[in-house]
Amino acid sequence: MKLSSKSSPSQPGDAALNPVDFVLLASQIKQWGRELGFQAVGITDTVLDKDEAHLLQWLARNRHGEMDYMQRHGRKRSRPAQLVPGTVRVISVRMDYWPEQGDTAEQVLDNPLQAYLSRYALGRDYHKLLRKRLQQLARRIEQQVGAFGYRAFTDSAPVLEKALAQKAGLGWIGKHTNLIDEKGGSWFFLGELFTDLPLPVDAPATPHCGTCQACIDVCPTRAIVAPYQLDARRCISYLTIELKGAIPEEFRPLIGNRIYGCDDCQLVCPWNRFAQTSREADFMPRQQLDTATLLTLFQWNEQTFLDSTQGSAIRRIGYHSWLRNIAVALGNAPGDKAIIAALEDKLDYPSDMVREHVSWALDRHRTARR
Ligand code: B12
Ligand code: SF4
Ligand code: SF4
Repeated sequence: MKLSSKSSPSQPGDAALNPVDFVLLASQIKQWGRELGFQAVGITDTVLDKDEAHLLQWLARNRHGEMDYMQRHGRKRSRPAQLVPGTVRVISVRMDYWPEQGDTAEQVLDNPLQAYLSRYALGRDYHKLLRKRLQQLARRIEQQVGAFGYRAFTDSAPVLEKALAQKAGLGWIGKHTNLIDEKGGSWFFLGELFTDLPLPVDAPATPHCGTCQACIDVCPTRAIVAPYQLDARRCISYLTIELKGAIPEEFRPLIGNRIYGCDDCQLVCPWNRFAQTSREADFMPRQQLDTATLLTLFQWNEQTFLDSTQGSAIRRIGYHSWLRNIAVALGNAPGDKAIIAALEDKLDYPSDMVREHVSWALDRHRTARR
């Protein structure tokens, strides 16, 4: 991957004609970023030594589980100039996603008949939207300085996004390992432009978790094994989204009604009192996923699943993992007749994994009745 250097016709602001005022340009980039819908924009260099050491230790302990892509790229993940030669600065951006909701996250979590999906996944997939806006930001910069080298990323390449954002001043990595902004909480996505422009850098954000450890205490599966250290293999987000095979039995009862990702550690974080609701239409709930019951979603056939999740991140887990996750949640729900009948209906389903999770759920109800 190389920095793309787009040639455009010379214009009054062209770097070749006028020396660029990088201090002015940095403040213009922040202004344009805000106009494009980013809540924060910061700039950093490419040195991530400490984070690299933590990443290597995390990988050495196998905390990434089956996420092979986390170790596939050598040190490129922590060395932006190795990933994209020529990179000297990273422009880091944040976009809030907390959507308006019919039922609140807490209401859904408290009702074992309802399906809890991570709030980030209720609307359209964020990847396209963020990349498009980053491209627009790059074009605005290009109009000002002429052709320059850049690449846009959002969760799309080996990039240590949170570490870069922390260095760019967008917030600190909390004990739950998500990035938090003092005024905006943590319900946001990150994206970045790698660039060859020698822009002035921002001051890194400082940590403000203090003595709090609410996220560690609330985590249903004890996945935050120490402050700032997540064992992904225990995290419900990993178990319901990234893991392809069977969910280890020890975690199934702890998953409750969470069928796609988990937000508990962020819901409890005091800094999210300051979070704002997103104004992006793309992030608003689709298919009534904010109020849906487990039974309704379990009864979607494969075609309904594919149609209903078009353009959503959920589609990527595939129909079998979808059924697997809901079967676990139905095993954790009170066993009324309708639930037992729906589970029994899938006992012959042509997937070993689905059948095994359905049997587990039925066994739970049988044991509960004894
Ligand atoms: C792999 C991954 C996951 C994995 C692992 C998570 C993780 N903590 O690594 C799983 C599947 C579990 C996951 C879950 C989620 N993810 Co995710 N994920 C990623 C991904 C692709 C890579 C993250 C990474 O680099 N991990 C490597 C490890 C080593 O990093 P780390 O745990 O954060 O550790 C850092 C620090 O904690 C510190 N550290 C580590 N050990 C130690 C030890 C000590 C003593 C100290 C002081 C510090 C320290 O240094 C490390 C490096 O900076 C990024 C996208 C990207 N390319 O960056 C999205 C990303 C992090 N995910 C994101 C989201 C939204 C989520 C979920 C909220 C989704 C959900 N609701 O289900 C959950 C949150 C779970 C959680 N508590 O973290 C957002 C986070 C936005 C934000 N505000 O921070 C990102 C940035 C995607 C994006 N572009 O927006 N994710
Ligand atoms: S997302 Fe859920 S399971 Fe993962 S660390 Fe946070 S509270 Fe624990
Ligand atoms: S809940 Fe407390 S410890 Fe956890 S990230 Fe938020 S402030 Fe930090």
